[in-house]
Amino acid sequence: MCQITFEEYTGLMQRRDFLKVAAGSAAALPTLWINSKWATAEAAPEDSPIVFNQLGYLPNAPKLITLRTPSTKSTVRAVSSGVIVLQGKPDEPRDDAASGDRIQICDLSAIRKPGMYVLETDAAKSAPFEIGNDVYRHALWLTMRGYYGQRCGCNVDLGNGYSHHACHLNAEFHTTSGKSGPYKNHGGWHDAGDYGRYIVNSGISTGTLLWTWEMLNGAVGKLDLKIPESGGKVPDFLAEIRWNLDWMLTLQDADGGVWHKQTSENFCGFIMPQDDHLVSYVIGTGSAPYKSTCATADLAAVAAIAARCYGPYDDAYARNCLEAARRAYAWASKNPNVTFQNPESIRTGEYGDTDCRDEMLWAAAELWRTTGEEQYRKAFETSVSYLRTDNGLRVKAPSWNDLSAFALWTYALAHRKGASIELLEQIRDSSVHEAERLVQNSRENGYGNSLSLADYVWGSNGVAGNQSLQLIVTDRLQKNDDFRLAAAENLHYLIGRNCFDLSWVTQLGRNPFQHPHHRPSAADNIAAPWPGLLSGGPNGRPGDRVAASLPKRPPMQMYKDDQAAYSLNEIAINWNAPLVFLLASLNS
Ligand code: 9MR
Ligand code: 9MR
Ligand code: ZN
Repeated sequence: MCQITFEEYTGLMQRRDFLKVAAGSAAALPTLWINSKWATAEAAPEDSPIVFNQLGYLPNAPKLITLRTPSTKSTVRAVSSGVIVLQGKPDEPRDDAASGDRIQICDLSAIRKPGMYVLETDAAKSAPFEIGNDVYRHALWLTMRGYYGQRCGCNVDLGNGYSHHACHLNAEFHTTSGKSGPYKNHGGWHDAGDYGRYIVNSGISTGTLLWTWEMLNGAVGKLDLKIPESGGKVPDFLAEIRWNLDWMLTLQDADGGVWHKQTSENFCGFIMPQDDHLVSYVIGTGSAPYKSTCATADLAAVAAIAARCYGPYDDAYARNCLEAARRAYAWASKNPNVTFQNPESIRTGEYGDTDCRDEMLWAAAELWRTTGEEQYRKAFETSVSYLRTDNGLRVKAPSWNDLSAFALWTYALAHRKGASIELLEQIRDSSVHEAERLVQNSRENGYGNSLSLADYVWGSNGVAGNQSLQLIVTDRLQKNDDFRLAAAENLHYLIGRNCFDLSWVTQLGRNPFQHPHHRPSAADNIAAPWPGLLSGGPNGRPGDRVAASLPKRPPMQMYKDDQAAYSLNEIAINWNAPLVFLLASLNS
């Protein structure tokens, strides 16, 4: 029996609305819908009780599908011939703590032949799913191209009407920055659904993407992103990242310190970026030395990575990045405890991080990896002690306020002479221990994600992405197929194998979410949201009015596809980045 919850019902209604609007104007239809293998003129997608990755599966990969209504049998047919290719029994029903759902799992891994299939159970028939070698190729392109859509300070045109004019060119130093007057800078990515640009969040996002370039180059090296720089001497993937990096560099003061952010004093309304005429302020801490330690160390780390990545294409730029990284690191070493809090008059995102030891550690490690200089190695080896616990080192998936894992991994992945063998072993062993815990989580979860109950925070989908990154990096430290397979399970969760049968990436899959907290998507008069953007996802602690009005349920259920629900359904550059990394890994 298929019970439908209130949320599922409203979700359905919202999608029907969207189809109605879309039907009236061809331009409003996302290409994926027009070309979709599933779209039929009459049928709106419905929440199915049989959930799986809506993009499908690689031929040799595990294919675990979750049933949300009980069944005693499972039958898989090839769509084209109707021939039965697999017949079996789902696992015993079990209660899933994260969702509160009673679920069963069907293991369809035995099917390896590329093609389209459907699964039939006692009560339901699934939507078609694909097995193929290219099932994640478009997703990688779309999610990386999402950054072009987030660009500030230039004309943006993604096609299909998703465009805006140059925005936020009207910059000034805020009194809190220690300077005053106009400032001629532009660039960067809008952080999220708002138009702010924040160094701290840019740090992890840009760093993750540069790591993708270095570690998974085979998948991203030749991506044709169709951006203004396409065809130039710098590969598209690096050219897109440079748009943000260049802006980050403009927030570095002459003394090497980096201001925390550039935003208006208050959030603007739900308008297009070029219609936001609030002054874009360079904002500081409000008192000397005005720049913040976390922001400065983040820039040092990212610019040090950039020096490695851009060298082969633009030597002068790479050297400039390294110089900026050195100056930033020197400033942060002299000012190790300047934390940021929103000054009185400022109400935009805070990214207030009270502990900058991890950013400093990351900067030292990346600078050592780039230069091989003793001063940076020693700084790393001395400072790393704060991560020691009774059972080794603390290794936690990276987040905007904790970059310590990046620091540890870059020290290990540098493969440089002079590294402490003992430390390398500790990094490997502690990482493996933590990855094993994530694999265990993934096996226990009814929908296969690696999240613990406490991980359903603001941006939990980003946490899942970062745990995948963690699993993939750990596999590099000590090969283990289980790590990479658990990483892929998080993708399946994000693209449909969840209690909403929803793809949490705009315009991706059969049933993508429709109402991100994203100003351009709300203001552009196009029904479907801007493409390639990952929703923050379920959040056990309500952080907005919509979230607060939801009935209290297990944490995976604490989600609503509602534009006003910024603590559940905003998009953000730091959440897309590990998804790009994961997709690059799956396309390698
Ligand atoms: O749009 C803002 C979003 O980017 C932030 O994540 C969120 C929390 O800081 O705030 C959003 O802005 C809201 C503001 O905080 C309160 N008034 C309504 C704004 C838009 O919904
Ligand atoms: O991602 C941030 C999350 O970890 C915090 O809990 C939340 C509230 O402080 O802020 C999130 O970041 C938002 C930022 O402050 C403003 N731009 C939108 C970001 C995503 O919601
Ligand atoms: Zn802008």
